[in-house]
Amino acid sequence: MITSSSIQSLRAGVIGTGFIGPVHVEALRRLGVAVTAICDVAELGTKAAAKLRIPQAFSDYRELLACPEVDVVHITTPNRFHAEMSLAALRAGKHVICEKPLAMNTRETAQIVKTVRATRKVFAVNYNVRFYPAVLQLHRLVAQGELGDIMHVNGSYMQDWLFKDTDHNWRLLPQEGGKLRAVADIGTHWMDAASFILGAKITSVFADLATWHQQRRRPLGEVQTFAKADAKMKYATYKVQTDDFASVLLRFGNGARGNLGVSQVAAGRKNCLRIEIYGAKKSAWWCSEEPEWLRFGNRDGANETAVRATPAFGDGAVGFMDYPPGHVEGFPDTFKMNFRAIYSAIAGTDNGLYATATDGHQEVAVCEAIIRSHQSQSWTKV
Ligand code: SOE
Repeated sequence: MITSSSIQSLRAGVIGTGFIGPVHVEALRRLGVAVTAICDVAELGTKAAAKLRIPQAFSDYRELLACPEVDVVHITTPNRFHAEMSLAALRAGKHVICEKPLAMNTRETAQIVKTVRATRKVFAVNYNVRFYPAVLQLHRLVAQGELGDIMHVNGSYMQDWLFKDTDHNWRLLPQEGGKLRAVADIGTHWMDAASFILGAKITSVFADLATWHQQRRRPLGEVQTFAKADAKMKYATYKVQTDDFASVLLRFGNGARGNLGVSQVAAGRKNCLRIEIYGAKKSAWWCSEEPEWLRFGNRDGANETAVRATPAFGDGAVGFMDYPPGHVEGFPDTFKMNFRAIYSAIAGTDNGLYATATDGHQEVAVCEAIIRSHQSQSWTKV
């Protein structure tokens, strides 16, 4: 039995201080895990340490890896650093939680999988969407056969923070984030969640990718994820090589079919993941913008709405919810619950719910198949 005190004896170090690094720090502290070190280039690490009250700051990640007060390393940097840092952290004897996508290509992700096996450390990829209580419950319902055999899955992940041609971030640059952008950044959250719920991998894809802003204007200087444009900014124009939008048809290993829409230029959709599971007995629908409600669709009887943490919702998320119904658990809570699962695994009890290096490798393999499919305009095996 894992107690809070067994995970609270573990100490975390975070590499990367952009949008998501501080989200990790906050979630860890809500679990009572001490964040002992932080790292970022130049003075960014020291600044973040002062702001977040973290005792040690480094500008070179290797110093953080050498730090004996760090047991678990969180990698929250741009994607191009994920493989190098993951491998170095494992070799330094640390457990690792790496942001998604796991790395730039499957050559890198395969090496990470191999090194995880050799070092026998806990390695997780931060597919936090799995830890919305409704997603955990859908996973449970499908495993128990409550929806019947799954015929098809439908959904989307829509955002608007890159809607304008002046919206900029490192994710737009293939050398920083990889060849795919919207699909890798948010589409893989949906695909990981769908595979997790179905208990089946994506085996082939048919994809259509599009870039609405063929050219964007890049503010001179670095821009934080989700930051608003500033009227005084100066811009440089550049050609965009990554996807704003994608439609993907999917086939899963259990025979289910799927279709997914992804966009980062969808005005008004701030961070909206929608998934609908159609089974032979009944359907279930969920949307991250209304995280407390799970809907069920019936052919004959009335449709149902189950509120989180009530008996109608079911107990698939027990242990990964802390608040009573009506006290909304959302995005920041998914980090807390994912880390609860991962730190429990480090402390000796693995419930098999979090995304492993193998799951991260699979998502990058799906991304590569999506690129090949878009280029050949044909069904492509993962
Ligand atoms: C930006 O698109 C982003 O921060 C993603 O990188 C996260 O994974 C997602 O959870 C929210 O949006």
